[in-house]
Amino acid sequence: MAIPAWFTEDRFGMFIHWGLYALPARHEWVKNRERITDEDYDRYFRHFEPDLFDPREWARSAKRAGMKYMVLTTKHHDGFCLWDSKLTDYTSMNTPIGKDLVAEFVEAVRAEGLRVGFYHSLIDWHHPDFVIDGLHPRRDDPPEEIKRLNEGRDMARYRAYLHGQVEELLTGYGTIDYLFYDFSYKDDDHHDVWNGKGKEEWGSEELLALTRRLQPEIIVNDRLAIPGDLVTPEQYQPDRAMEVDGRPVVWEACQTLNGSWGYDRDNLNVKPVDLLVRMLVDGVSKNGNMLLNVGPTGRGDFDATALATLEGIGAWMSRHQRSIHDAGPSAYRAPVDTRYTQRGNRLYLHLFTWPFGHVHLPDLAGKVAYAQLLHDASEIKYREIDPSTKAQNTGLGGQPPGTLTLTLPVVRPDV
Ligand code: JFZ
Repeated sequence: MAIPAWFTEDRFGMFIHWGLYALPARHEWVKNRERITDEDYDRYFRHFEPDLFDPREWARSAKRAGMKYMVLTTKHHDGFCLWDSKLTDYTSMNTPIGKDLVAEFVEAVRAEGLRVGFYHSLIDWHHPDFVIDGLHPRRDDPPEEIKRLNEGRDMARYRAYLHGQVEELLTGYGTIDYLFYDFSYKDDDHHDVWNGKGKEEWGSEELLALTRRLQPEIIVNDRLAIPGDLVTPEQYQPDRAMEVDGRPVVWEACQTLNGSWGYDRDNLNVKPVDLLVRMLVDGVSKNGNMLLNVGPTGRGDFDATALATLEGIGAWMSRHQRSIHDAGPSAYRAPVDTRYTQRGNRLYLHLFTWPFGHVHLPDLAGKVAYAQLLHDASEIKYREIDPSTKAQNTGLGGQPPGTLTLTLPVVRPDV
């Protein structure tokens, strides 16, 4: 299916996981992981007052990092809503901050010229009709106990709530470019209460139709347990351009800075800037996007580590974004430890390790009009072995005919 071109041109977006879990500051699944009761979790609702919330600043940080779209959690699995929903009291309006945070986010992101996306959780650990299963915070209870807890719960009513909230989000906030639903988890090896939830529970066909009716240009992900517009590998890089049933598909890898999506104060396993850049390049070389996550703090700003990381990526992007934006894979075969991205007739060679003065590029002899380093436009000299040369006469360390050999500075330029 053809999707709006902006998505595969933009290549790089910011994911934002933000909600009550920013206060415990130890992963967005904290309610589940620590079996926190509604009553205990309520303390975060009562103390949610992000006084430093400034979505223009978020959007400027994203822009400086070279990101072109932003996706905010309107509601995560804990059920807390960041907008003025008329269908529940469990919203930011009723916390000390008392604001429609989605409204301010959308306006700020648009004002900075970025595309707007929503993440919306299908799972809801707070709604009284959401049938409790193995992923619920009470997942350790025996099945009989879960059955008892589920008495009176009615997924049909939850479905109406889910669809009603999506309708609010897709009618009250102007054009929404992207919707990331999350997630389905049917396990056919288990039954009854442990069997998870999928397209019947969510009413996925109707929900997708509603989504497209309200926002005809919107891009929808693949986690409704029915096909969407793209696939969303999570925290892993595919080894090649992704396919479904043998056909190429649009894909986007969502990635964390430190393994947690929500703000995780004591987690210092932060990916270095050069790794994140390589992940982005790797994705584009395989025709994919990267959605890189930031978990803002309970005060509503980005922590120092996130900011420094974004600045670092931005420093690289300021000189290399031409190889990312509007770029995609190349049909040429890249040598070991390198990636190609291509934009029109410009071929970009990304060197993940710096070679010993030379790099040999198969099949490029006769194809290149000019070569330069991207960061400073300085010329790169090269030699070519005519493809018609007899293999044993090629010289240049035994490279095969058709090889183009670049002569690089011996020491990697510091960029
Ligand atoms: C989900 C959420 O549970 C998580 O908190 C975060 O929001 C992330 C972006 O999405 O996590 C998932 C969802 C699906 C899979 C793995 C983690 N999956 O299909 O493998």
